[in-house]
Amino acid sequence: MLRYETAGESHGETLVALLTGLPAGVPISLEKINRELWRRQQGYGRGGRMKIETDRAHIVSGVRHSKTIGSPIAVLLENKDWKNWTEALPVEDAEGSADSAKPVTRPRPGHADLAGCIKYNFPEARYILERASARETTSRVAMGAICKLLLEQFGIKVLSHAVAVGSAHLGRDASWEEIEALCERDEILLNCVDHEVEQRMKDEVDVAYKTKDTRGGIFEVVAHGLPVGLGSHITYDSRLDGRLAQAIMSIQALKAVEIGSGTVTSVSPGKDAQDTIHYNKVEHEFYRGSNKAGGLEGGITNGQDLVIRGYIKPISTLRQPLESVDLRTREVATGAYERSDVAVVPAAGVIGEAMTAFVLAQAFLEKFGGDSLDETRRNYDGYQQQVRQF
Ligand code: EPS
Repeated sequence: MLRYETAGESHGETLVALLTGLPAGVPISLEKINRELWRRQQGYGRGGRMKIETDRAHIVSGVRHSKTIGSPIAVLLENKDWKNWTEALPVEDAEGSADSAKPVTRPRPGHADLAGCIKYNFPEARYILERASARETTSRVAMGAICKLLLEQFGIKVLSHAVAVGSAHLGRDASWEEIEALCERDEILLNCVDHEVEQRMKDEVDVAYKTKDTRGGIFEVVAHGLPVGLGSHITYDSRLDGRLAQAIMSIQALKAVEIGSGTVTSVSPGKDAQDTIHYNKVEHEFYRGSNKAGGLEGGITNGQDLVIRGYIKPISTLRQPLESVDLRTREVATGAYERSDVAVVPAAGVIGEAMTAFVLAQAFLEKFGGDSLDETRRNYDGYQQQVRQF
C-alpha cells in the first residue's frame, strides 16, 4: 500500500516527507520535483515568506542513481526562515527561552488557533499554528511530485488551474491543451487560462491588499491519460471519488470539493446530468458525449479526464483582524496578525495536484501492483490488452 507522512513546523528547522510503497526502478528527477516546489511558491498574493524560501528537495533515502530502490523515500526540505526562529522554537529548553517564545494569545477566527489550544491544552497558539500552517504542504508537493513521476511512466499527467479568485470567475471549462500550456509557463500570476479573467483576479487581490483583507477562490485539478478502472464501486472506502474528496479536503483552508460538474448537475434534471455513451466501430472504443461526471462513475475512473475542484476560503490571518478573546485575560481582543498571504489559489492548485497524484498512484498500484516498475508495467499492459479486447 502506497502511503505517506509529513513532519515539520512552519518555522522549524526542516520539513520532512516520507513516501513508502513505490516500486523499484521509477526514474526520479530532482529537477522535476523542484519545479513542482517552485510552482507551489508562486502566485500573486503570496506574503513576504516566499521571498525568504527557495524550496528544494533533499532526498536522503530510497533513491539511488536517479531511480527508486523500493525502500521508503525520505525527503528533507529546509526552512531558511528557521535561522530567525531558533530562539522562539528551540528543541531543548534553555535558560530564558520562554521569554523569546513569541506566544500567540489572541486566536484568529477561522484558524486552528483556539480549537487547537483547547484540545492540546496549550495556553497560547504558537505550536498549533506552527503545524496548522500551509507551510506543511511543501512536503506534500515533494511527495506528490514523486507520485507524478510514477504516473508519468504510464502517460498520466496531473495539472491544475485557477477557476476563481474572489468574485473573478473563469465562467467556462478549460481544455486540457490550455491547462497544459499554462502549466509550462515560467511565470505564474494567478494561473488562469484566460488572460482577461486573470487580470480581474489580480484586481481582486489588489483590493484585498488595499483593504487589509484576503481572498479565497476555486482551483481545478485535471488528471489526463487515466486508464478505465482505478478505484472500485464495491466498498465505501475503495470508491475513488470519496478518497479524492478526503485528500483534497485535507488541504489547509479548503471548505468544499466538487467532482466534475457536481454543483451544477445536483440541481439539474437527470437527463441533463449524465454523459451519454457512444461506440466508435472503427477504433473499437467507447466514448462519451460530455464529461459532467468528471471522469468517475461508481467511484471508478471511466477513462475520461478526472476533474476535481477545491474551494478555498479566504485566509483567516487578517491585517484588519476580527473580534476575538485574549486567552490570558479573557477580555475582548482582536485576532493576532502574523505576516501572511493574501490569496493562494494557484499554490492550492499545485497542492491539489500533489494530493490527486498521491491518491491516483495509490489506486494505480492497488490495481497493478509490482515490486519493480517492470512488473507494474507488465500488469498494466496485460490489463490494457484485456480492455482493448472487451
Ligand atoms: C502561513 C503563513 C505564512 C505563509 C505560510 C502559511 O507564513 P509565515 O507566517 O512564515 O509568513 O507564507 O505559507 C508558507 C510558508 C508556505 O510555504 O506556503 C499560515 O499561517 O498558514
